[in-house]
Amino acid sequence: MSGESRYPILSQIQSPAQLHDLDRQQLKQLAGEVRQAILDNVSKTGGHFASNLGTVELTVALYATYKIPPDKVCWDTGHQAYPHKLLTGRLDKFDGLRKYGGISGFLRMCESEHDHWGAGHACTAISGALGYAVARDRLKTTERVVAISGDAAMTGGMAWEALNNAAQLNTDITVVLNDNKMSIAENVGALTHHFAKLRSRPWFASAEETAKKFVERFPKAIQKAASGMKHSVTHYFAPEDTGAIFEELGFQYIGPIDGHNLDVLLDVFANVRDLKGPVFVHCITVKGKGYEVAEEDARKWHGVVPFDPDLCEMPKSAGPVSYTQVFGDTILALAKEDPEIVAITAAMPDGTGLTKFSKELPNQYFDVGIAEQHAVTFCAGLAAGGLKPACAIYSTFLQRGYDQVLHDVAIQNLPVRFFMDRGGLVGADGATHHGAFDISYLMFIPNMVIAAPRDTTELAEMIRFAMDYSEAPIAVRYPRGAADDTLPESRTPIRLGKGELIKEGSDIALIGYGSTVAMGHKAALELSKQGVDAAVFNARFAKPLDADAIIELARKTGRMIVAEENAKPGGIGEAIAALLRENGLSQVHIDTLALPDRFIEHGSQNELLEEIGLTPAKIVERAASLCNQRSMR
Ligand SMILES: Cc1ncc(C[n+]2csc(CCOP(=O)(O)OP(=O)(O)O)c2C)c(N)n1
Repeated sequence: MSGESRYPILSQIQSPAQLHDLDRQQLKQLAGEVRQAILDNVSKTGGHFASNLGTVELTVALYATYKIPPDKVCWDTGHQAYPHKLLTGRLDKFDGLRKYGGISGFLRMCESEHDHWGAGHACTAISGALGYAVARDRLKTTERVVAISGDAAMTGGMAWEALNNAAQLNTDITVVLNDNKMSIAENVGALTHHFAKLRSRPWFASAEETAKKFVERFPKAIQKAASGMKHSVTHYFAPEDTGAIFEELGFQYIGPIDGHNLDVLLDVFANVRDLKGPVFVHCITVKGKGYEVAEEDARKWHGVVPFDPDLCEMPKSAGPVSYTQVFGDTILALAKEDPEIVAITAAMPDGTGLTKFSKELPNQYFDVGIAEQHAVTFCAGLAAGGLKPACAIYSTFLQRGYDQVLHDVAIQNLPVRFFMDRGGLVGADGATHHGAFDISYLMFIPNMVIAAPRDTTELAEMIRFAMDYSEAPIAVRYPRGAADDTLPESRTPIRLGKGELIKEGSDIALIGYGSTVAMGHKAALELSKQGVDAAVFNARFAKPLDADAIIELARKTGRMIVAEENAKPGGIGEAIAALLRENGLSQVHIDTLALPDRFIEHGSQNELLEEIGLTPAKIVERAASLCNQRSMR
């Protein structure tokens, strides 16, 4: 069926402004088409699923009442903004969602003029929207500004820093809370109890009720914005104390509202748009709405691989064991033996492999919410207090806890063990999620030990090493997915600052770190067919480097290629070049293959590695070229 016949209204929509021409019946039909388009497309491409089914009516109602453009909407994180994409002219691009060269799975200011805020990391929308609002005030324009945040995004400190500031600035801004009770897993923390309390209050149920409740709650605001009331107001009740924490912070709290009742949403947003000052609208939504199995198990359906929508089942992946699984199994086994081991996640139990741990050892497990900064400093405190914290975190999300790593962990030299998943290119999630910088951002920090395993077996050994190591903080980084299991099985034990020579060679040394060790080994096999005798070295530690072994290889071969799945500036290649310089070996040819100094988009991991030239074939090409130059040993 063509887009036009399957989505008769949606296929005509290029801009949210067109929603103003639709009546309520048509808007309801449009919402149905948006939901259908999400199911049709995401079941083919994979991507974020359940959260998007929950924001359909919210988005339709908001865009039918706000004037976009010029009004601005900042979506938090952006993984739940597929309805926004569909209502801003991207229906025909959805088959390329998260694919190489296709549209992003998040919002990007460079992708559409309607993407007012780009993200991928959570908790930023309110700050961004507040900036927009203040810029509007200064530049004397009149657009409205809205931030939409999930309930889990409210567990992050940044959201509260922004609310605190918004109330002080007292500018016109609307924060919409999309409360579906879920993070990726169940939401956590005291705030979820507060939301539950608010949810238990009577809801805005009808147009008349909406008008009435506006007066109940906002006698002063209503006076100021009387012209904004879109429905006649027949009752006046004394304001109730809603007890909402947001009111204490200076926001006008409206809610709870059924986030799937289009009539109520339209009425509420039509009124809210004209309210003055900071307004907080609490919408209750259902993650997975409209697709039964996703409603029942929203955690499983948060992110999906392609599936058959009629079967209502996600295919099980029967691939090789992933780094994440090995981390989860190993840390669980160690923690069962040692009650001082505690595992910490910032809202990512599934992604980091800690789900089983959380069930089997709940007393040694902490999910702190989307609060990476707190997670890191909490770990510092746990370590100072005598426990052995294992902080399981994605490389990209540790960026948010950077000062905490430096100031709370490293300066105090506390033995926090960081297990950094998704180091290197992650694929479809793209620029906001690649673990492209961790070697660099940790390299500069005194006391840090930085390690990466060549495969999953080595990861298990490194975890044991790290949990036993109590002299300083240590970070072990590993990539998304499974290991390239082509390396020879012989192994040497892990020792601090010591690498592993995997293959002897006299013409050139190929130095790998983590995922690039196997690339170097493949390249060496190919080079030997071309008559080039390449040594392969597994660096294991970016800090401290195995200086003796690297200097010896440099002296022996006079040529080196360092490959790393990390940005070149500040990476291991630079560290090795400096080591050689400091040891009078500046004449050694050294070439580094690393991530280029630009943000890398989305696509499969292999497509992206191919694009940037971080492959065995590229190592062969560069090595052959270096070997054609005069030896400089
Ligand atoms: C800083 C940061 N940490 C972790 C994540 C991973 N993450 C993506 S979505 C999500 C849950 C978001 O829940 P919520 O804000 O309630 O939105 P919902 O999916 O429920 O709509 C998490 C933890 C992230 N994107 N950013």
